[in-house]
Amino acid sequence: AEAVCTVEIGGMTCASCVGRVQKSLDRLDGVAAATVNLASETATVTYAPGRLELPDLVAAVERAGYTATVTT
Ligand code: 9UX
Repeated sequence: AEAVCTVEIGGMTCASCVGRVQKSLDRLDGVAAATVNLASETATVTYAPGRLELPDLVAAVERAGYTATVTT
């Protein structure tokens, strides 16, 4: 089964930032889809619980140099 979460991303100021966050999420095993939005400073992530837990997702964004807070 898949779940969808919304993550507030902090620190994105340009399109390249969006690309970095996008790549960091797409690379994760267990992420089926990720959409990163600069204007709303959010990412919507479809993932497989059990293969990927939310702290792993947050850690990946932080490794890319941004902040992440799961809101849903
Ligand atoms: Mo351009 Mo976004 O240096 O950090 S990638 S502002």
